Amino acid sequence: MEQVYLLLRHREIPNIDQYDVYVAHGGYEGLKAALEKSPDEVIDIVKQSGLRGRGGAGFPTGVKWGFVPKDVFPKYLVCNFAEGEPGTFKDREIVENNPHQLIEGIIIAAYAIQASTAYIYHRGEFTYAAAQLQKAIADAEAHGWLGENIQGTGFSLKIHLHREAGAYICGEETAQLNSIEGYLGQPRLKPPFPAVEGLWRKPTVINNVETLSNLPGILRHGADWYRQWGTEKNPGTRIYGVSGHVVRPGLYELPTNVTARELIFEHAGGIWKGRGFKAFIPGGVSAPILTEEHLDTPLTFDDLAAVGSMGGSGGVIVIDDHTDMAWLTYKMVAFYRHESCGKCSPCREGTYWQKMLLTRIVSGRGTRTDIELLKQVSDQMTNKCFCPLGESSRGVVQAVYKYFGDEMYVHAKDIPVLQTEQRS
Ligand code: L3W
Repeated sequence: MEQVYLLLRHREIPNIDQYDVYVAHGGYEGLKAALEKSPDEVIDIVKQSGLRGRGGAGFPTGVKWGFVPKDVFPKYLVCNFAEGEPGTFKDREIVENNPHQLIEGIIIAAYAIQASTAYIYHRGEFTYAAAQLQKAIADAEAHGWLGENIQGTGFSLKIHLHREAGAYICGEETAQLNSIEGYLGQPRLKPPFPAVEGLWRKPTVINNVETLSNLPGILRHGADWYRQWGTEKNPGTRIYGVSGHVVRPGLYELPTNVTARELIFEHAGGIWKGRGFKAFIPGGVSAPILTEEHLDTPLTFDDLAAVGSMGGSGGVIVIDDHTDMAWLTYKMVAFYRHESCGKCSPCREGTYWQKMLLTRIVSGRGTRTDIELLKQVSDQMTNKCFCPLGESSRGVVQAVYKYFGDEMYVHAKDIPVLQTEQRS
């Protein structure tokens, strides 16, 4: 499959980050088309397009918008730009190089749900992206696409840039809402879902950067146009990020149903240093690891779910045959341990134990009991964590045990089980 630049248009059109260049290439045409329709008609087009959320869960965007109650005001739109999933770096490229595409998408979404305030929840470290967005917002305001009574339609919208401080948990939608409200970034119980009760307990839609960036094209060209790529249930393109042990790491925009084999071996040039392939993580580090037998799996949300993993953020991490799986597991778990917000004990304590045991295992001090206990702790966390962070930490460990369990035992110090009770 060839790359298709629906979202990465800046690779073909120089300076599309500038307002005039963006407009010369069809910019704000999608919004214009949206404003000529009723909000419900816009929601219907997005439903028909089959667009699914690109932040991780793949939830149908138009369906999510449809949950917003019509008679409660104010309503809010939040653009999730807290990009922090290891192996994920797509939203940053979109925003830095084509900020108007996102701004246009935000205005379309806000119009569809009739939100008069939007927040871009922005990863704080992305300084250049923030400058690009500020400039794009100012240009859009100056040309009447933002502010009061947009293009004489009576619809008004203000976009606020909310720069955060780099906590991974604030990418989880309800923790993000708490953070915007000024509280500690910890998740809230769902339901109620944010679409019904979100910011300040008012209806709030949270969509990822890549999701929103698809809207200008869909509104400009129509749902059928968008459906020419991908599959019936997973239409369109995705920006797949390839990192790890490949010859050409980077971002590749491809129809959603490209296979892992094609992405890794054709687009990304195969395994580096002439080494062999061992495994891949298909959707950001939170997606359970897969192996050679899954290389011909299309990378859609549904195909990956069918093999026990997930599409997640589209960040594909490739692992070569020189990699020690216990070390890899340690690196992943250390991340979750560091980022656990501490709200619920299964995650707070579970990730502590996972990391502590893996530290012993990879440093050569682990026993067979430690290796078994790591599996037990992870199993005990299952379906008990408050949000996907803890569930991901146990999921990545369980997947390593499923496919590479024997390898963990290579690290075991061969000492009698009883002595392990005397842990320091
Ligand atoms: C109203 C209902 N709304 C569901 C909404 C819900 C949310 C969306 C999906 O996790 C995954 C996670 C990370 N009424 C609803 C409803 N909704 N039922 O639909 O909800 P959910 O709960 O399935 O997923 P989630 O909690 O949003 C997202 C994974 O993504 N992830 C993270 C990626 C990070 C990036 C990045 O850094 N750029 O994308 C990676 O894999 O682990 O599993 O809006 O409210 N009945």
